[in-house]
Amino acid sequence: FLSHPEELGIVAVGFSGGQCKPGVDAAPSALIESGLLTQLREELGYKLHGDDTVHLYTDLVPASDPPFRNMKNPRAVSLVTKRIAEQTYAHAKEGRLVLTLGGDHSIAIGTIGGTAKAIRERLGRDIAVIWVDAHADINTPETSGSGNIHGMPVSFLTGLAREENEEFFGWLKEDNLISTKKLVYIGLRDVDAGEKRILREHGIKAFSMFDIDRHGIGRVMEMALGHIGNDTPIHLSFDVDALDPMWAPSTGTPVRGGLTLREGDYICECVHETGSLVAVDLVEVNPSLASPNDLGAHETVRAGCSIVRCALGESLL
Ligand code: B3U
Ligand code: MN
Ligand code: MN
Repeated sequence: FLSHPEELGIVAVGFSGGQCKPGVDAAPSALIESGLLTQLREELGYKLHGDDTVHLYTDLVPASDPPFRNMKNPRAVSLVTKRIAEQTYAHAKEGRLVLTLGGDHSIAIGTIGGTAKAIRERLGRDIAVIWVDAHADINTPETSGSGNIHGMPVSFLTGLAREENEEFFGWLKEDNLISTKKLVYIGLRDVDAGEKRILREHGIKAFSMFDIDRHGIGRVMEMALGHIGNDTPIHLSFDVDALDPMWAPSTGTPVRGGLTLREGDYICECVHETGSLVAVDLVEVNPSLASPNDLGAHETVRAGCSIVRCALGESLL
């Protein structure tokens, strides 16, 4: 599905407005400083495209941004994700594999919105999304208890939440959306009651930690990829909180009982092996959420780098 499989479009997003804890905005710099892009270039042989800046989008964040339909920072998140969609769209339209380093998970409204549109225009195909996360992030503004938009991206991307007003995600058009049938979750263990109802009503495929314990990660990946079907372009959106806090403690909402780092890497290796990957997001690394003197932030950044390298083919012999 890529005209230039050896070319990577990099989008570094230092944005944290989809939730309330500062610090996720520092993740792209931390990942890059720990050597991620150099490894992708020198060890995996990718040619990197991008503007070599970590975007903070401060020019887009309005001075006053009161809640709308219960959403916090709605104008900022809408404007920033619209800009991100333009960035991922431009790379995907060129036939490059797109790598986005977040940022909180609200940014997936932009990353997936942009790739979905580009792949439709370039190949006439719908993308599938593999959402690896402790959370389902499928609240609508009305079901959300927190009002944090990082808990809502999937509802906007699937059209379950809609808003006409351009200022509040009305810029998302049919072209940017994905089907609930082409969405698969892996790693869920903290899903709100309203979200469970949405998953059930729409028959959305989800593999929770319970399923991983029951079947093992090998079988779960067979079933997940089987659901998507061969020969479908895949966007992988990886929330680092899918990993157990033992491997990734520095994240806004850690939930115990998660994936081992090896299971996380394996998910990415399987997705890479399909040859159908068109975009990857790594989100919710928050280097500031660690106690002083502990290695939590360093370990989380290292885990994030490993996840990205595995998705991009590091494990191939
Ligand atoms: N479901 C809750 C909690 C949450 C979602 N995503 C994260 N936390 N990281 C909510 O706020 O919607
Ligand atoms: Mn998430
Ligand atoms: Mn999460």
